[in-house]
Amino acid sequence: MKTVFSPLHAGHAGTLELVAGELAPGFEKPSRAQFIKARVESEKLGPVISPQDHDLSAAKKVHACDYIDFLPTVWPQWEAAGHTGPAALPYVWPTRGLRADVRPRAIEALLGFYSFDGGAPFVKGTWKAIKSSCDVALTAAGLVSAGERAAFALCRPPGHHAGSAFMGGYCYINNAAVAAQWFRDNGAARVSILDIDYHHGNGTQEIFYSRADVQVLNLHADPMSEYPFFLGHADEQGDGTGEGFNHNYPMPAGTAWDEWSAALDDACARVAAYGPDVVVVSLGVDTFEKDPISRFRLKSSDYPLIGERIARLGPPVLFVMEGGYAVEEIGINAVGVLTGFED
Ligand code: SP5
Ligand code: ZN
Repeated sequence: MKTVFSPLHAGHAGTLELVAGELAPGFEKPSRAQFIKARVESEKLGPVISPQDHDLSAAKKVHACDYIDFLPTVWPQWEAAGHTGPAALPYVWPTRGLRADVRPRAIEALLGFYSFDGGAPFVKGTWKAIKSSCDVALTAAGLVSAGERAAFALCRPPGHHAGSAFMGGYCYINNAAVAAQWFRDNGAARVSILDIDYHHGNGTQEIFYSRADVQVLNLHADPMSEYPFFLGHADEQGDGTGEGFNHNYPMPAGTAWDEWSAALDDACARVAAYGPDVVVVSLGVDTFEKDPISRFRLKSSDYPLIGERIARLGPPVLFVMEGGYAVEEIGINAVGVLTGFED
């Protein structure tokens, strides 16, 4: 299968995040993508190609226009405001009791207005990386639409925590959601998104929650005790015409292959019953036993089995890279899913 990759991800570097009360180097770092690309090459998965440049209209079909137009202005506004910190980060959010309808002028306030946590820092190269990541997803979607059985969008930064008008959790543009919408606008009647990242894909759920034309299935750590906490619970099943088209599989800390794969089987049965024209897999490998921020126990030998099960579904598949922070093994695990799919 072909991989789409852009070197522009590397400009999104030197980020910081709050970890246990201290600002620490970001877990979501450039070496993640480099290790995956190296493994794609050493396993001879197939050609690695560059993305085509797309305008922002596809992104604006799932995100608010004002949100997308804000993203390229963040770093210039941060610098113009005279802030000298190494990364632009919010520190105030319009939560209950405040005016969420007010859009202040100050950049530090706008960052909070357009985010749900402090996990989406900006540095000088962040916008170009965000844009390239979205281009990677759209280019790989184009390959699948043109008849490829599968394609791998080696996206960085990831996307599944980004909602219609907010960033967070290392995510800015929801690459999988943009691709799913692009499939809908290019001949697919129904699309399934299967999100296997350790964390609940709250952005993807929010974007499609009231829709029946995009089914969303999420396997993740129980948000009662794991990020993103405030979405991803089992009773969230969709709204209005979307009712029954969102399904969450929250699982406890310590979950290993037996329990995890039972949830995958159930999700796959729901995909088969839905009968999509294409499946978008939000491919996070932070379910790995040695992941530094996660508490599932999947082993490297489990990942090819995931790919095998997804291949048995039948429809063409777009794999979109999401999380995974054990950088030494991230390539082995992510590419393991893809080789398992192909074998
Ligand atoms: C795409 C994706 O996987 N985003 C994940 C965002 C997670 N943000 C919260 C991280 C909390 C880190 N806690 C550190 C515990 C270290 N033992
Ligand atoms: Zn994750």
